[in-house]
Amino acid sequence: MTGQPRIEAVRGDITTEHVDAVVNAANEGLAGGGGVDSAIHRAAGAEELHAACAALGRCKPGEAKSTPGFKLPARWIIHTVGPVWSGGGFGEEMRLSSCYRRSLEVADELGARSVAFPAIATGVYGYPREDAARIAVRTLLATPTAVELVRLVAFDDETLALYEKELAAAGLAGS
Ligand code: AR6
Repeated sequence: MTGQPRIEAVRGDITTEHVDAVVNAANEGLAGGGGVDSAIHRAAGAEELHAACAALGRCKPGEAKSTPGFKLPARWIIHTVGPVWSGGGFGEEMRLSSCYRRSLEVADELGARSVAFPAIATGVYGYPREDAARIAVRTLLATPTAVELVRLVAFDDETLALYEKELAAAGLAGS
């Protein structure tokens, strides 16, 4: 059965989340990098995760692919690639929205019922945080899925406040 997940926002480190799947903000080469990608590689076990990512090949912006979670509490990692912000006129919004939609679709293929997302593209890739929070909440609400719980994990207070604002605007209670 598909429906709408419960969406909550928390402040935290996604590598410690006890959910079925965590989403990684990766790059096209799935080669590891900085930010949340680096934290996930370290916590999952960099060697095993690098090998699993290498076997997946490349991943286009807006797409998503999965690996096991290895040493993470989460059973799976869903790697998605956000758009590099170039001013907003280059399909960035469509690609960021696709990251959330495709990650839920991959979660459904895996049978994951709880999924934690970082604020994809809002670090190194430079996506404006307020717009990104709006796109995250709206896309998650508009995507039919069997996922029951989505946790938006903010690494900073500003991002958490933006999520809470968007959830309130959607008539949802925040965390
Ligand atoms: N838990 C949750 N969120 C985190 C964590 C964490 N442990 N660490 C950072 N964040 P970024 P991007 C937040 O730069 O913009 C990498 O090098 C961070 O504060 O990780 O999609 C990849 O390999 C920010 O809000 O991802 C790519 O090359 C958010 O996660 C590139 O960066 C995303 O920031 C992708 O850039």
